[in-house]
Amino acid sequence: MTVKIFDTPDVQDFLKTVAGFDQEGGNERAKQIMHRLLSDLFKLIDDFDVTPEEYWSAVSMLNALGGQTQFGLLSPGLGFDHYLDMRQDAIDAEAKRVGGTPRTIEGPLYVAGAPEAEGFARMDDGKDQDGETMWLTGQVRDVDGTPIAGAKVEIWHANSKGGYSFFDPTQSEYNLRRTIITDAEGRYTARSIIPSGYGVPEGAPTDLVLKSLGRHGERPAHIHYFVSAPNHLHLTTQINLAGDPYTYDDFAFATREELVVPAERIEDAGVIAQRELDGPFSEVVFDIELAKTDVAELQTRHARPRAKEDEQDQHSQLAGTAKV
Ligand code: MBD
Ligand code: FE
Repeated sequence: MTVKIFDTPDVQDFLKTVAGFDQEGGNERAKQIMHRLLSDLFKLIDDFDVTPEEYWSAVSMLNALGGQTQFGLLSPGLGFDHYLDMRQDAIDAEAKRVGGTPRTIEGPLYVAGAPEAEGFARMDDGKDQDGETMWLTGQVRDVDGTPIAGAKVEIWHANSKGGYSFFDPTQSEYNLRRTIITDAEGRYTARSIIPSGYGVPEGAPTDLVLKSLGRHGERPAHIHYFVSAPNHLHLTTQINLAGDPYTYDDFAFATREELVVPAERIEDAGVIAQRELDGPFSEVVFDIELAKTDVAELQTRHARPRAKEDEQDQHSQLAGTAKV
């Protein structure tokens, strides 16, 4: 087919009307962005000769994704989350905010309000029989190497089946989610269980989109962090455990070389006793460096609808309904 109508005055005028350019009300940025988005999509339809069948199956897929609150899951799969990180890295570099542990994506499974502890917390409820005991520890420092006491370290991760409490109703409230305040030496320590990797639910709309690209929806075993301290840049990051088949093949593109951490198996009876554990365990050490900033907005996590973040906010409530 050779029909190309995108560049005609009729279509160009139509796009301006659709985007509300001739209307007084509305939001100027919304109009500009919608105009560009629709223009790009209309052009795509022209260029690829998209058929009505293809168009309506795409609409149906969007309805299915939205109906199961899965855009927050597809988003990292299509690279948007990592792309935003790449942009933020470039913005930081331009502002000469350099150094520190690299950021990587938050993902859709954070839940606000986890229990807070000083220095040490046990994160698991002891009910996951398949979970290998994990001793997770590290020191928070500034870029000069000075330990930061009183830093806030929020940690969340999956259980031995790859499920996250709250989204997985079989787990207890805030299981595998804690906030730990670093001690006088800037250290945090958690007793937990080694997480398994996560897989996008089989047959879910996100899975269908990924399969249409010949891709899988697997993530390696990983542990999420928010780290913050006064006068330092808020850090959103994750560690990926070394040796997982998906460590370097993450569907969410979150892996960064500096964030791949080994889990060391410890069987020494003396160390087991000293940690008050009941058998061999795996130790994961992750030290964190925070860059400095005086800018208040950069010291806290950016706004985003998050489960339990704001009970008054409908978007936050919806974020908690994701079928993941
Ligand atoms: C996860 O656990 C996750 O971290 C991301 C980014 C997407 C899906 C599940
Ligand atoms: Fe995750």
